[in-house]
Amino acid sequence: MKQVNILMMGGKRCGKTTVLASMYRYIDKALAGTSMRLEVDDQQTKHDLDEAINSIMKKMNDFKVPLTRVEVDENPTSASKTYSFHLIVEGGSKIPFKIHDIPGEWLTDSHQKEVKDLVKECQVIIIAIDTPYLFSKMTIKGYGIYHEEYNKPLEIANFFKNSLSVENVEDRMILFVPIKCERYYHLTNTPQLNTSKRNYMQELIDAIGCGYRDLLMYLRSTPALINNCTMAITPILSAGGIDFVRFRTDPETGKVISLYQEPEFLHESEKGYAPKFCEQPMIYALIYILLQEMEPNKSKSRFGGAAKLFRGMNQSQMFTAVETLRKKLKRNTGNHPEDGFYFIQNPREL
Ligand SMILES: Nc1nc2c(ncn2[C@@H]2O[C@H](COP(=O)(O)OP(=O)(O)O)[C@@H](O)[C@H]2O)c(=O)[nH]1
Ligand SMILES: [Mg+2]
Repeated sequence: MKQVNILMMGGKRCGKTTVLASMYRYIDKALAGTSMRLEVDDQQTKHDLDEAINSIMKKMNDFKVPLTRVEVDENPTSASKTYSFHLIVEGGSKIPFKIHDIPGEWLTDSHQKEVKDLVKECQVIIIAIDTPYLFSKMTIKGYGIYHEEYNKPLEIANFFKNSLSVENVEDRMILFVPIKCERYYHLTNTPQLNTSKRNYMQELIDAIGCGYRDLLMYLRSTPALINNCTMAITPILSAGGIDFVRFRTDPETGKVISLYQEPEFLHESEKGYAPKFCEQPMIYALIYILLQEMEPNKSKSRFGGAAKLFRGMNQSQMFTAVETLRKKLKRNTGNHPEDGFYFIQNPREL
């Protein structure tokens, strides 16, 4: 059956479900004016998203105590999850909309073949990046000391290079989504804290360039990839009113712990659960998929014609939807990234 498939990969427990829950909470605003709505399709998805919101809300409360410690989850599940939604198009047609969440380990273990098959079905691949691990404890390599271990950039690059053919990845959108960006966003935008006037969100782009160097080089290595593979960076504040402060090694156990707290100088309205930009990856994905469907030359698009996927939506409605979404899309102006949003490669001219 024709459906939208999005693949999310990243370290275990890096906060993917929480981001999805925040995204879903604000999706109506993102889709207003597009003739489309997104609805949860099954009880399990609803349960998982509700639980993620409850968990993060509870954390927000705990973080009112300065420097609350968070330990790396020792027993994370390494199962994949599929979140099921329906994209409902005005006029009644329902398009299955699935988001597949796979742990980084799957790229190197016996599940490789499964992931490979999944990639073939997915229009959009999201690489979720735990930003404190990428950015904190910066090394001369241009990324943080824990990045390789927790975000698995080498495993991701090797999987793309060795397990997928060029046809598997061209004609795809690949989004680098740094999550938990609160600290860097707040530092950049709080004059009292940013005495050296650094733009941390812009520096994040360089850290991604260094931290995912192999993958980026590969995705720009052939004309087929450069001309067909869309790549962008879309940072997210998954929760809003909490800042990662620093890593510390527990002297007793030797384990790395993260310290979080409510940010200083934050406006009252931004305190507590106030995620930012979570809808952006979805806006990027939808514009991309709509444009792919509207392309006159369908021979290249393996995902079929407009009439098939967006049943009930005519060409002019699709055009309006694209234009409406475009107005909401955060993007760089020329080479100047806004809040760390940056198109690395944009052959379809989103
Ligand atoms: N401090 C902090 N914790 C978070 C954030 N996002 C998620 N978490 C917590 O991290 C844990 C794992 O999150 P989850 O979304 O389930 O991660 P997933 O395994 O990648 O889907 C949960 O306890 C969340 O409440 C965040 O932005 N900041
Ligand atoms: Mg999860």
